[in-house]
Amino acid sequence: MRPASEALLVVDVQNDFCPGGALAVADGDAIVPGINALMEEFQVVVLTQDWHPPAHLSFASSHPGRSPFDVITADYGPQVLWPDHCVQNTAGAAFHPALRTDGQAIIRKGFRREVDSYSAFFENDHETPTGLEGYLRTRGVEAVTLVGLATDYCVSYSALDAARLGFAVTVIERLTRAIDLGGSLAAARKGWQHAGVQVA
Ligand code: VGL
Ligand code: ZN
Repeated sequence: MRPASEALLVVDVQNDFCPGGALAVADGDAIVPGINALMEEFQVVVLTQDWHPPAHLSFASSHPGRSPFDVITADYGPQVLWPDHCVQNTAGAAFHPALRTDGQAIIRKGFRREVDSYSAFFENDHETPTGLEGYLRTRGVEAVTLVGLATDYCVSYSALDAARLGFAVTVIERLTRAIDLGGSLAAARKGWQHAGVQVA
């Protein structure tokens, strides 16, 4: 068993990011058994859920004339447009049915219509907190291990924010899967190296 100062963060293992889902990541469901097994090792387990209202700003369908994977300029900077996904209380937003969900906290993100949130710590404006930092600190967590979907978006943004906040950070890459849009996976790996994120 890992010490109570180490947390496992299970990022967005939801139906819409798995094969058959609205924003399916290739092989996204293949990581579920490995994540379930890893949860047994940690005393602190937090899951995240992408949790968008209908007509969210990150949906291409909210921008007439735009297509999924176009990039727009939001108030806070560039924003990729996605197919509608992880709409609150839909089957697509539910955790993969085989995922163990008996962690102690579930952080939902991306619930404000006008701001997307890749990171589990801050929304895409890089300043609005989700509350996860406080949760981890008040439980005495100093190190965070990340797994889940997608490697190059929500896992990577979460890892970089965790490192910036002073946590020791490890990404277990074999328990992640990537969207890999326009070199985003290579960019993510480069960012981790810079930030001192360990890759296991
Ligand atoms: C994600 C794109 C849009 C993710 C969430 O979980 O990586 N990617 N929303
Ligand atoms: Zn999303």
